[in-house]
Amino acid sequence: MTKLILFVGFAGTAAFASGCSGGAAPAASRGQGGDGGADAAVGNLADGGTPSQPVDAGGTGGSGTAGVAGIAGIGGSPVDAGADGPVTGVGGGAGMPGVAGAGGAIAAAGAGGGAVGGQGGMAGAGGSMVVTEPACSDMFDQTLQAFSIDISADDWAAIQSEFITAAQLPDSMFVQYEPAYYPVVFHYGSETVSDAYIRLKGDSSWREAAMYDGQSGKMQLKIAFDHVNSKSKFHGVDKIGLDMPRTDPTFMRERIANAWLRSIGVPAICATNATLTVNGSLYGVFVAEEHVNHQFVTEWFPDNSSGDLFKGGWTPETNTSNPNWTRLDTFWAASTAADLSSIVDVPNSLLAWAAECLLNNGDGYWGGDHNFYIYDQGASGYVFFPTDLDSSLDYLGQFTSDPIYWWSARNQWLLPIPQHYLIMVGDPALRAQYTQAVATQLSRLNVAQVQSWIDTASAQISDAVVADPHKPTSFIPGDFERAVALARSGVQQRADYVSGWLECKSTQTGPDNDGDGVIWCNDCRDDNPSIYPGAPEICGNQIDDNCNGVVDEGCP
Ligand SMILES: [Ca+2]
Ligand SMILES: [Ca+2]
Ligand SMILES: [Ca+2]
Repeated sequence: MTKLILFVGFAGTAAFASGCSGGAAPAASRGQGGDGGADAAVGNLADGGTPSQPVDAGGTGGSGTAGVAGIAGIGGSPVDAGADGPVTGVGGGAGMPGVAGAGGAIAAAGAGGGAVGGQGGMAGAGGSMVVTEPACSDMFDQTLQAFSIDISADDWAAIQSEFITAAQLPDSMFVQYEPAYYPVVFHYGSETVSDAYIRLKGDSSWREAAMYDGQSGKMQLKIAFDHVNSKSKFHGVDKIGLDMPRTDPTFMRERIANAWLRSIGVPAICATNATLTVNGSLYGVFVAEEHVNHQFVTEWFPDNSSGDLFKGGWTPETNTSNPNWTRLDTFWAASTAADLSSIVDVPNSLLAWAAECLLNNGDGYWGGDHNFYIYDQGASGYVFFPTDLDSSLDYLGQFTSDPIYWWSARNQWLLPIPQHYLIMVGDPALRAQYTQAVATQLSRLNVAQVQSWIDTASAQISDAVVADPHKPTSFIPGDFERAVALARSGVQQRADYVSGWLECKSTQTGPDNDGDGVIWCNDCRDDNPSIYPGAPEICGNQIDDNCNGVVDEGCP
């Protein structure tokens, strides 16, 4: 159930796209290269501008990558990219700030564009992210991997018993529970590891499988190559997670979501599908996952790999014996925008949340509250990044969660909205910056490419899914195909919805469906005229009347 989150370095440049091409804004940085890039809205314009050359924008900025082309500006008639905007054009909306890497200073104005030129962006404050995604072990190559283990009959009986009995522990004991390790012989192709171990893994997904499917429920496992010798690795890997909650009928959410995050520079694990064979019999289909450890941190933060990594914001995963608790206290004490900026890498964290928004994640810091990591980069602060994305893509089956008020589309949502996210929700400047981050990540979402990944994975695993003896007991023929089709179409639906939302945000025009004077993209509930930003908070009704993310605040 835990999942991750993430971020990037950043120094944006905003450009105004006008009548024609979106202005291209350069950005400089080291680490995560900056995507400068104007991003205006709508209009019937043709091309966005072309990416500019990286510039050295001061600071310690190095060679940022070229800016992302701006989206077409508003108004005007179609013209060739790069040409001046038509005189009759309405002028472009303000572009969204681009993203640059660490150390970027004020970026230069966007070049090109129409009548209105580019505008300088925000100063960089990012971390030292890598420019390109790190390589993955070949054990995570994007095929259906085949892992097999030999385990003694006694140990196999023991782990299956543990699967049921531990799942029945009270909550307070389950969260503290340390699964047992069992020795196995691991086979991969013609190779053998004779001193591997397995243990159970999972949180709510473990308990759900045991509760609903009993002994036929699918155990999720860790395969450890480093249990005997902490330095041992196999194909560069210390541990492999085998993840497959019964709530993912596509069998691939983690694989696809992580692949996209990695491709856009959000720290994320290597993942692919794999079958597990136990003592010669197919056990099931999983997503095989990289273990988040110091190696992962080193790959994603190569210039700053000694910081504290906390899972869920509390559990130290690096420097486990001596993390900086004082700084963590400061992180959790943050309640204002100024607090946030002083301890959090806001630009990169907003980019991580925005990426989750596009992935339709139902269980991260965006879209939930607990599946995330924070990594302390030092001066530039903690950066969020997501984990455990198996509640993304087709999860919940609807794609119209408001990018800011994500809980708007969920009935009776009562869990607290995460603290640092709430600071953004309540601060106009941060909301605008986050909106810009959403636009940036949308510009990085190649729908056809992600759909092609889904098609590829589906073809690779469909036979194995049919043969899988540990599918949920409720699974019926066609569930897999329907879920995959929904995930596939959902990538487009989500992009379309967010695109429309950004257009509404940019133009500040759109329907006000409940007639409360607040257009849909500004309203957390556009189906209820008594709920809107700025509405009186009515005490005791268990409703967030004023759209600040808090129910009945300030009430006796
Ligand atoms: Ca409204
Ligand atoms: Ca409220
Ligand atoms: Ca209320």
